[in-house]
Amino acid sequence: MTKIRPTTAALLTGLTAVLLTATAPASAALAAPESHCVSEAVKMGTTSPVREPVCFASFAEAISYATDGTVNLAPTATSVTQDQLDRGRAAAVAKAGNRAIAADYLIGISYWDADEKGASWTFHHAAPCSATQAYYTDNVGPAWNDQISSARAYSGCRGYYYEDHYQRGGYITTPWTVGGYMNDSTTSVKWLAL
Ligand SMILES: [Ca+2]
Repeated sequence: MTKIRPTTAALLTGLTAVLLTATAPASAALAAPESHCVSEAVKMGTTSPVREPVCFASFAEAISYATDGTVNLAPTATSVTQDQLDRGRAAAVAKAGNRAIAADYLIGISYWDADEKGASWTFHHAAPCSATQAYYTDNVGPAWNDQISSARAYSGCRGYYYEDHYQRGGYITTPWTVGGYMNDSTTSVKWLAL
């Protein structure tokens, strides 16, 4: 199923333009530019529209943005661990003393290539996953449809990557390192508490 809703298509037009260049042959002397985009996750049970992603040239910049500056990775990093997120948050909490910190949690990251490589799309939210807090996207949009090859989830979440929109059809769950039977097949996603 590759049906795309027009509203989502319109929202992601900018992202499409960026990602088209990311599919250029890798044989060129210069590496093809990759896009590392960030979106606020949409809470399940709400119908708020997917917001326009904010995109960066590097994965490290995307993660810093998504975590409100609490997690700063090496410029060449392509992935992040829960431990790195926890340490970044703990340092920010310690630095803030008695003041509360306003740093979002990572919900999940989708990757264009296997082994957490290639273009990335990171989702964050003010609250981690719990019995009353889950997230979803009914359609990943034209740029990412049937492209995701690996994914990881964080903050008490497990990602479910479905072949059809509205979380239907076959699916694979995180941690998802190698494409396998769902390689380049995802159209919708949900994140539930572990
Ligand atoms: Ca892929």
